[in-house]
Amino acid sequence: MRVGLVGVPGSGKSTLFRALARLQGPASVRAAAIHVPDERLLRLATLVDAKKTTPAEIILHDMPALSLRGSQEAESVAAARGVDLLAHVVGAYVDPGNVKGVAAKEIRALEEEMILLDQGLVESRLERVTHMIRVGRKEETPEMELLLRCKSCLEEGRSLRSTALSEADEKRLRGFQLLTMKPRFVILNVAEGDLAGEVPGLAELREREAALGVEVTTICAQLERELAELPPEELQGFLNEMGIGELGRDKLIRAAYTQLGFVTFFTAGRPEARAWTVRRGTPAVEAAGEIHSDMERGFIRAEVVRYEDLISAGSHTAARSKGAVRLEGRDYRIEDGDVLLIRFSA
Ligand SMILES: Nc1nc2c(ncn2[C@@H]2O[C@H](COP(=O)(O)OP(=O)(O)OP(=O)(O)O)[C@@H](O)[C@H]2O)c(=O)[nH]1
Ligand SMILES: [Mg+2]
Repeated sequence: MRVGLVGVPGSGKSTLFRALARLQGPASVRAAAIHVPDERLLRLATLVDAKKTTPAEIILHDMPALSLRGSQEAESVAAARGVDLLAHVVGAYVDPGNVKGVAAKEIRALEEEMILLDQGLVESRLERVTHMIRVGRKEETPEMELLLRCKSCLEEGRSLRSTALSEADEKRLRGFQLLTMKPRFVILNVAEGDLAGEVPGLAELREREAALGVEVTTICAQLERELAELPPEELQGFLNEMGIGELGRDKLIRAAYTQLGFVTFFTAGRPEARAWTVRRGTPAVEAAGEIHSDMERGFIRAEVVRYEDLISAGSHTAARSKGAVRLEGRDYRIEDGDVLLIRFSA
């Protein structure tokens, strides 16, 4: 899953990016993998005595500010279109008293910017499709109708997220990478002292954004950098002392999974225990394809056991004899915490 940090210059995107990616080197690195910590994976690895443990990953992109004009605009827009989820970083570390006013305005401004960019894209596509229909390609008519609906939604100043689209419509639009269709959430970059307490205006901001399906979470980019350098055994004590429940990294990961509707499944064998990420409801055959394209092509069935059942049984064999391992077909929908063994013919 690709998550892009967007926001105005100086909001703290690069500071946060470098902290989360644990980067020390040159500032030219703009994308990095973040491992998703998962206790369950570690327990599974121990259970099967795995040689190698591979966590799930989020690819985080530090993106150029979207509102930049001129030469960098095309690059920044293309970067934003390429991610699955937009994390809007809003700087509130200098003046926390301004959350209600400035932060809310900044969030709206980015939304409006994205609406305009989508409008441009929809209109040029619409021109092409209208031309194709004029020269006899009648089969393009449904796309034209869909684009017209998008156009009027955007013209009303609403994001495409706010219109009800059928699964088929969504599929049809997917290739266009429309910005206002992408899930997004807000990271309020607050001062260290505001992390534990309640920032004035935050509750109202949260409420307003929640109505649009946007989650607001607080992080202190600067502190996150310092915490990233602590030895892991000292970290929890430090967080407790400061009155912060968890790292910004963990907040971001949780928000990303929730916004995208992603779940984790596992494969656990002697050579490797590994965590995988798919959209909730993904059919088993597609999940198999995440592991290897041969498994998707030659899919026979999936042996599925719940993580908890496997742990309490103590081994795959014991789980099987307890009847906790189910045989599922290609259409079985993956749940969070499933441990899969794919049977396939090569
Ligand atoms: N005190 C404090 N300063 C911060 C914090 N986050 C960022 N800064 C400072 O703000 C300045 C800009 O931060 P960046 O992370 O470079 O901002 P950016 O969003 O990447 O900016 P652009 O790349 O120009 O779009 C830097 O000098 C940071 O040290 C924070 O949480 N607290
Ligand atoms: Mg930057």
